[in-house]
Amino acid sequence: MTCRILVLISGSGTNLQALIDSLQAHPDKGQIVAVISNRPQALGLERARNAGLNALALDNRDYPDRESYDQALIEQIDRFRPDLVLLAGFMRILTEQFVSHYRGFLLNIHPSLLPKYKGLNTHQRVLDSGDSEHGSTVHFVTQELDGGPLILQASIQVLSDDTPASLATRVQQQEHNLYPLVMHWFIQGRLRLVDDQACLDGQAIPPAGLRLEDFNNDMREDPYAS
Ligand code: NHR
Ligand code: GAR
Repeated sequence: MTCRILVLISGSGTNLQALIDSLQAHPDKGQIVAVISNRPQALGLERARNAGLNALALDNRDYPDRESYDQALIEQIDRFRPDLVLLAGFMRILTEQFVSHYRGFLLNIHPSLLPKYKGLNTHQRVLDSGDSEHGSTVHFVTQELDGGPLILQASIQVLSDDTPASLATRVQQQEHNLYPLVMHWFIQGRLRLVDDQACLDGQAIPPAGLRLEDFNNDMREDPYAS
């Protein structure tokens, strides 16, 4: 059975592109049934259309409050009956109603080594703190902003001449390996949220999450080779 995946974006959609590319060899395992952006001008919508995918804009500025926007978003999403909803650079905080509706099949990629730097402007904050390490995290989305159970992290070294832009570029390069791997785990039924605990192959994932460095071969090889 093919996993029906819906991706929410706001911007350039390079993570979306990595997901599209990694599904290309496995159309029978997973398909992106739609891409929805809260920003009509998002470049990611163009990427989706170029790949022949359903691409919709649902502009939050057309709704008076978060509740009514999220209700409209739920209605749009559910028309596509997704098995998995991925936030990929989606820049709107979601209501409790939305998050509980998709509990267990809603994932986010966040540009920091959570639990450090929840929220926005993570690259600047890393530089301000003088950290030597930075990275990105995929986690299950729960009510607590960027606070849901961690799944997988990838790290980069911070260099003395880094800027927020240069950090963003290197973090994104890591993300393009990170998010497809986690998506394939979910497609294969290996990744689940059990009570409040993320589990891979029936084993609890430690609270600090797993590290991409420990799984690097999994993406080079065919994830579906038996
Ligand atoms: N919603 C819930 N309930 N829980 C999470 O963990 C969420 C979420 C919605 C989005 C992504 C998150 C990130 O990875 C995410 C996680 C946007 C903001 C934000 O403050 C914060 C975190 C994230 C995404 N957004 C502003 C707002 O008022 C708008 C900013 C803008 O439009 O540029 O919604 O970083
Ligand atoms: C990614 O780096 C993602 O981690 C971050 O935005 C970028 C989106 O890039 N997400 C957030 O900051 C969520 N608040 P993309 O549109 O090219 O995939």
